[in-house]
Amino acid sequence: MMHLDQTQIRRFEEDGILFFPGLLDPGEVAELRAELPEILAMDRPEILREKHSSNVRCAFAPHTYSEGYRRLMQHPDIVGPVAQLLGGSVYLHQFSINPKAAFVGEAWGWHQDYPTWRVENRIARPDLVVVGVYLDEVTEFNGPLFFILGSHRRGVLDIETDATSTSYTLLGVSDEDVAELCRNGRLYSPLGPAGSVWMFHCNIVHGSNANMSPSRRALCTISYNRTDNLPSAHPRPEWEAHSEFTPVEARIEHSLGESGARSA
Ligand SMILES: O=C(O)CCC(=O)C(=O)O
Repeated sequence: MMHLDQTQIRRFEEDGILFFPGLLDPGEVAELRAELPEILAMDRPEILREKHSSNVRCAFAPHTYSEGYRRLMQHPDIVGPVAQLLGGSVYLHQFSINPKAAFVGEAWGWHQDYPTWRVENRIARPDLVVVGVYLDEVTEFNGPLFFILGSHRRGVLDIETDATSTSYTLLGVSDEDVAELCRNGRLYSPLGPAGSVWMFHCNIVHGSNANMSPSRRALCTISYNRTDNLPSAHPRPEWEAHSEFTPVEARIEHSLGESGARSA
């Protein structure tokens, strides 16, 4: 199981994000990629479409209908560091594959993740970490995420609901706040091969452009919450905000492949 050192933990506190290029075993990533076409062809309520095409925007809760993705959310090199960053045991709050199709994958406006969970699910504290797992290579061209380093330290910002620009309503951050945050914090876009992983604080401000390139940019976002920070409201479907609060146990049979870089 990967163990974060004090320098990495301090960097997470400072920047709000850690990035591990090529962390996952290529064989495991190949299996996850191989499952994607079947998942993206499914017609089920968990699978949401883009606003301007029928391409998939989010395939929520893939761990409930795919064995490979169920195993991924128990990956020791994910669950171990997340529990360390949050300082306690964690359960799975939300899990989505965002495939951002070539040419037509749509943007995600600037936002923080936690405000939605605070407003909708009444989760009291921002004790959640969001993990990204790249299923494709992410380049500057295929719609990578942008993060404003250190923006999580401002706490919850004023929110602006954007229910129109894309199919999935976001509680967005205003242009004024983004401009001000960028004067004090650097913009950062983690690029890397399939199998790269980031872990970010749920209050870091982030967004991503549309994918106008010919290359798909599929990634997973897996959100873990502390087991002593449970939601007290459940207005959303189970697949969008889970209510199975059993601590996630790291699976033990995994061994890290040769490419397991540990930089952050
Ligand atoms: O997939 C993307 O490009 C953005 C995803 C995102 O911002 C989120 O899940 O909060």
